[in-house]
Amino acid sequence: MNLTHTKLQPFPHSPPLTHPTFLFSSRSLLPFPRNLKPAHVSPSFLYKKHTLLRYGCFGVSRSRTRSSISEVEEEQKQKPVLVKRAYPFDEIEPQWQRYWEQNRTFRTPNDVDTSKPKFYVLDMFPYPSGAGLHVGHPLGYTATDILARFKRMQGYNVLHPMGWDAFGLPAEQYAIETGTHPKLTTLRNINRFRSQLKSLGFSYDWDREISTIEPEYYKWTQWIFLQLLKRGLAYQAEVPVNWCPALGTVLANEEVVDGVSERGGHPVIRKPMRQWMLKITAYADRLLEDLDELDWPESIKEMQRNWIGRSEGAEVEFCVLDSDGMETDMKITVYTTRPDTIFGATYLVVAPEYTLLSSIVSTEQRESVEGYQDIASRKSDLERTELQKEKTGVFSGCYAKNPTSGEPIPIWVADYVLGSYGTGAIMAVPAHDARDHEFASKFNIPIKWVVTPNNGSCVESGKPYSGEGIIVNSSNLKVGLDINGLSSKEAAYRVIEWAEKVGKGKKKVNYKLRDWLFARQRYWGEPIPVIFLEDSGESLPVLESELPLTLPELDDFTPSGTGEPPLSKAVSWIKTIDPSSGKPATRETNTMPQWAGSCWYYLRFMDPKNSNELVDKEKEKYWSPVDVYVGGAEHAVLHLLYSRFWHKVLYDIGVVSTKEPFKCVINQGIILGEVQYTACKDTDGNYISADSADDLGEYLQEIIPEERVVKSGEFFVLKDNPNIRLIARAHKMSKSRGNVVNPDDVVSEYGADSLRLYEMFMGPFRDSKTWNTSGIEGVHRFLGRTWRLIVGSPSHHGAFRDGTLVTDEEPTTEQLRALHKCIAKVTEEIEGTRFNTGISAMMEFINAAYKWDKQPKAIIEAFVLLLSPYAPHMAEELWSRLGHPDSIAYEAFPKADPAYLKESTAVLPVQINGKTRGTIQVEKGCSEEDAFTLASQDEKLSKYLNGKPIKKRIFVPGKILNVILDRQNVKAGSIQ
Ligand code: ANZ
Repeated sequence: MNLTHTKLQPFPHSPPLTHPTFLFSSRSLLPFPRNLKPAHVSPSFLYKKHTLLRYGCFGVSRSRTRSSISEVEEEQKQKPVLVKRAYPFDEIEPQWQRYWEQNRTFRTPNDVDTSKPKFYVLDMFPYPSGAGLHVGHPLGYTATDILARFKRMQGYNVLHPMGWDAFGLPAEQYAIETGTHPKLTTLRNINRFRSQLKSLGFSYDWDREISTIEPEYYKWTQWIFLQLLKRGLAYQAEVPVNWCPALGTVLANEEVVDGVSERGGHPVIRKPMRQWMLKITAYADRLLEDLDELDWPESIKEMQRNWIGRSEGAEVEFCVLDSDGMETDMKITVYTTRPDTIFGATYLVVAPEYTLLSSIVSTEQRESVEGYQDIASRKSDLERTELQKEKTGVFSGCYAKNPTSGEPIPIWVADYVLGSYGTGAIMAVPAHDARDHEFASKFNIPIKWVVTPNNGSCVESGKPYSGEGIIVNSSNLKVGLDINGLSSKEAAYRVIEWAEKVGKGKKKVNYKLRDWLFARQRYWGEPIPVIFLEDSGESLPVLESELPLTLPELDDFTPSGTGEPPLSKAVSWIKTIDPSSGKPATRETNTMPQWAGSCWYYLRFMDPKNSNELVDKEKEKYWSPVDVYVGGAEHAVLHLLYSRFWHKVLYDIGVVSTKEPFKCVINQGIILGEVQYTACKDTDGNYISADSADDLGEYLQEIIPEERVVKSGEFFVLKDNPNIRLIARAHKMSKSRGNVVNPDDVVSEYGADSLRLYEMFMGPFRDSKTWNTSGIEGVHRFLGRTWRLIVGSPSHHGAFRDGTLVTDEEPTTEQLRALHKCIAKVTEEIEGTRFNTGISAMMEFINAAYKWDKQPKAIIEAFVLLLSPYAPHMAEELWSRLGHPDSIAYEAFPKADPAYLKESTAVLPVQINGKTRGTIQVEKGCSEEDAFTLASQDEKLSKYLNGKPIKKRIFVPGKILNVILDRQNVKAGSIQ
């Protein structure tokens, strides 16, 4: 994954950096920090308590975990397989999949009837990794499939496509290691993904399948690049990248760990290189403003706002002084969001990469400054700006003048200031900024208080006060500025006004958002359609008519060693002629980052085969925007931001008709692996309860198989020793942990419908959930019960019957009520994407139906329709057995009749002689006679009523039945 551009973001607010393609990459899910080196004592592991506390988890070495897990797995493998197929899913499912394929059931025709409403439901398309599908993929895909099927049945034209985000680093790395061409690996992986998806019965329109690696597709990715170039939104710049001299290559961020290359552990430095940049910053305001209109999770919108990071402040000039303290021509411009604190600026800091630094630095300090620059070049921006990191820095040997106080202040070089943000220089106000305070305290720089809290309380010495307040110590009549007594806001305004007047500064809006680094020194990506004239070096766009500019074939994908991308080896491809001047030229050898293809694929699905246009205008107008876009929260920032940016550019040039691409975005939760139980042991090997383990300095751990565990109240304990509490923890699924569940295995054991249903039933769609195999057995049993209810049980020989058991009787009111309650609930829950509770409603219905003698066709048919978006194979099979020759996919989804939704029964309190003795369940509107009969039959009430003479009955319909006994006769009766 190439994420080099993310380094340019100065203060990423913990954005998830995983790319769509790495959704489930084992690498991005590394379970433990690399430096965790537990001593281990077989068969348990020994840890230092502080290590456990520090990582908030009970770390285990990866190799150890693997072996322990495989021991458990081995044991489990030896257990007999208890599952018996509850219905013939293994026959039904492939048969219906074939039917859908042969009949192109889910094809969305090119010429849909546009008078009908549309519904475009899209999954974040996957990177076809070598590992195949993970159970996390079908979570989102089942949800979108349910929505697609539901909307089709409601009469919408549905667009539900699938494709492949197929350029990317793993295939290239595999090519370097094995010599296999990335295209071969990628196509193989795509075939596997496609057949896995088909085996899950997703209703994609496979006729619209696209792949970002196909020239017919990337022709348009390149075309968009040319439009950006034409509008000055693509440009070249010298930008620092991760350069590994030993490997002779530029590395992506995730290939660099703690300053060294992940492969081989070689030092990595930051080195400026010529790069293509996209000017996303030109769209910063629109990307921010338009967020408000979107029906997206608030958390994603907030992450996008933070990433864009708009702040208002000022740029102020500080004049550099010479060694005699006289003003020079040199100025350092700082960016500050707190101009109100300017009198408290007791030093300046410039970033180690600050361009003017070498002309400021004094001769005596030159060596230490250069040494410092060298060390800083090896750190990532994230490492540099981490708040907890001890501040480092060196004095430049030079001073500047604070323009307000007139005092000389030292200029320092420190890496907590980034060259890429603001102006790369700050005025440091240690009394009011935590980082400056820490730095000034460490290097004995004066700290001057200039803001007091509004309540007038004194500032606690020893700590910075970073809030706003009332300004003090801030007046210099010589320069004509007095802000004492003003509020921070007023003071900031006055300082800016003053600076503008005296020509020392101006108001400034800044963004954390950086321009997007768009070039990669890789083979497996879209070629950038640019040529360079050999004589002048001038860059020129490839003519649109020459697109696609196809990737040349290469046998050797290894980096060149000079920093030149692998494409520089395609000598004959590189050499070209500029068609307009006839001059010799060379092609750009950088390729596009993987984000490129995924930036606009949703548009191509609307018109995938169009060779004249990116998308036909009418089609775009009809299908835009995507109504529901589902994927992992890890794409909350970059992918969504980049696509929004491109979309806005396409909007500006009239290619698309909407300002935003995705109306509603939903993030599915993560599926964690099965819960793992761990027991703690003291160093003699005796079990100790997990709650007391922390009291021991060191202890051992042992993974306990589930059959030795039992739940006791809130906790899990050892079955044979309930005093020993265990640690129960679910981990992310990862290869290294050995807890990855393969959907193929689930499909072959329980069927695709069970997997679909289980993934939806695990919990609320947006929440994280833990995998639990017995949960699948539960939904599988439900499907089996449904099958048996409608089709009947298998014969003695285990053969499943043909046909169904349904009858032609008119449904009873009770049956209609149960059905319509289920219809209402399932509809409401699909619309609210609460798929799990929709399943509960169907389970309740089946439970109720088991109590009926007969299963009327009208009722069962409607239920099968309800079931079909969730378990489409079974539904198709039942539908066909119910006598329908066509697929269920376009049948009308049942509508709930409100008449059957009203509660039909009520609870009626029954009094005997004015005292409440119990209640009875009565039909609404029941008569006095019926209520009395029910009361006499009630177990509790009958003893008060049976055989007793009754004086009178008072009946208030729906409210109460009061029976007054004839006391005299009772007594007489009792004497007799
Ligand atoms: C003086 C000051 C006084 C500041 C104070 C803050 C508090 P945001 O809001 O994130 O935009 N800054 C400016 N450029 C920087 C850089 N390249 N690297 C690191 N820090 C930088 O932050 C703006 C504030 O971050 C600026 O306001 C500056 O410190 C610092 F009481 O200036 B301030």
